[in-house]
Amino acid sequence: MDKVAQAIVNLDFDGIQGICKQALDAKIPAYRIVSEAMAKGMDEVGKKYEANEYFLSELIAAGEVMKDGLKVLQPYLKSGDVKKLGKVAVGTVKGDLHDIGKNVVSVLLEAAGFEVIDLGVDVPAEKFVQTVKEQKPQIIGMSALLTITMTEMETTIKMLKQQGLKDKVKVIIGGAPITPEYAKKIGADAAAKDAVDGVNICKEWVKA
Ligand code: B1M
Repeated sequence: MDKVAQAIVNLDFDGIQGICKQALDAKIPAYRIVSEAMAKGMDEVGKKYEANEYFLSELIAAGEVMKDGLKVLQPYLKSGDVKKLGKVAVGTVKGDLHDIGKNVVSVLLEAAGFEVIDLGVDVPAEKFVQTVKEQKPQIIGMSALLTITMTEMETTIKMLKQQGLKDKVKVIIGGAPITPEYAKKIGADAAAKDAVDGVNICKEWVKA
């Protein structure tokens, strides 16, 4: 697990896939490799960026190393023929291009048995609302990493309310600046502290 985290920190494009295979061979569940080792590696990359040891190019490269590793893990995360628990539409809000956390959540939601509609990044409120109307997910998951874009979550919830759709869908929000207090303030149903917490909350909702 440490090797996986370090491969991300060291931007080890050549090594990441082999190391992920080693972790799978060691019978570590793919779910844990993503949610513990990869998340830890990205966390460290973030700290290096904050300490001016890494710059934007390294941030982007670390994200790409993680995506390469995910390619090896994804087949072991799929829930296969298991009956789908429900539909979740996931996206990073308008103005925000950070997608690593959103991708981790999406992968883990799929692994848990949800059908995931991935709306991508820079998703405007209108797109979330249109998706609720057309594809009828039980849950919307919004991700934001920038303090200036988190307000888009409130815009989306207001638009859902205006169009009479908020009772039809649960809203979960996540990302580094997000707190339960913020979720409450803007009328979201929950804030996830990390991807695993997010998946557990979604599972509880569809069980109820
Ligand atoms: Co940017 N960036 N970035 N960045 N970046 C931050 C967020 C920042 C905190 C770094 C810093 O300055 N200390 C800072 C924001 C400051 C602020 O707003 N207060 C910042 C900045 C300023 C910027 C730019 C403005 C830089 C610039 O251009 N000058 C720019 C903005 C671009 C834009 O979005 N418009 C920018 C760009 C980038 C890159 C493109 C280089 C790259 C993103 C690559 C990509 O995503 N494909 C990047 C990265 C990598 C980061 C940091 C270092 C790491 C983010 C990350 O991927 N973490 C980040 C610093 C940090 O967070 N320490 C930073 C790993 C990921 C697994 O964690 O996304 O938190 P996270 O997701 C977690 C949980 O939050 C949760 O689960 C995940 C797994 O546990 N979660 C959810 C997230 N979404 C969820 C949704 C859910 C449930 C749980 O339900 C649906």
